[in-house]
Amino acid sequence: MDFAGSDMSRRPTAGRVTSAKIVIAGGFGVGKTTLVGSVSEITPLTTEAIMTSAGVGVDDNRQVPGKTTTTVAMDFGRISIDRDLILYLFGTPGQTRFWFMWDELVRGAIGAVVMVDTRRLADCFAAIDFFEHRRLPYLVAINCFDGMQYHNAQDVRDALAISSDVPVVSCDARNRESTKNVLISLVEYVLTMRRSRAVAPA
Ligand SMILES: Nc1nc2c(ncn2[C@@H]2O[C@H](COP(=O)(O)OP(=O)(O)OP(=O)(O)O)[C@@H](O)[C@H]2O)c(=O)[nH]1
Ligand SMILES: [Mg+2]
Repeated sequence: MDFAGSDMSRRPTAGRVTSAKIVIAGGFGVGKTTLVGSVSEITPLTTEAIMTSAGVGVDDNRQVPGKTTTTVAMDFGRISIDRDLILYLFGTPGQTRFWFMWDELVRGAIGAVVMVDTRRLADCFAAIDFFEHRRLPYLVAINCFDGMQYHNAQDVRDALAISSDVPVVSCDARNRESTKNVLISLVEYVLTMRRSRAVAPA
């Protein structure tokens, strides 16, 4: 694995362990904190705040009725993909009023996961615009709430009008194997992008 050039990549010569930073982004309540929690091998650092009546009319949790808290700064977790690759995960806050932190959170990241709930697809537009604008590789992860995938990957790709090379995968944010596969897909995609950029004529 070669993530040279990334601020977060560390490659000690002795153990040849590479570490890289990944951002988990998306709209409000799509399962970002859940993903970091399910896949992290350390107890994740979370910054959840209870949603109070003050948020009525601001926090729209109709599609996630059991949700009582929201991320106000970030989630942090870590996963070893194999013996020589450690990923550090930074989950973003989903609510737009906390988005001023995104620029800090993405600094040095090699790529991002944009989580989507297909019942609220438009909620992820801003995240996609953000990564497109910064030319940071990302993939789209459909979180299959209640095991249901309401739209297939091609329909989601068409609705989001994203490039054909951006991977669209589905997952269950609560399931470790599922979320680990999302991260592996992202790493593979980042490597493919880097290789193709390396051989592209100037
Ligand atoms: N049924 C089901 N519930 C889920 C799934 N993923 C998340 N949830 C629930 O959906 C709610 C929202 O999950 P969070 O992980 O807090 O979402 P988030 O994207 O971090 O939310 P914000 O940080 O507030 O934007 C929680 O109540 C989760 O338990 C899923 O795959 N299936
Ligand atoms: Mg969260």
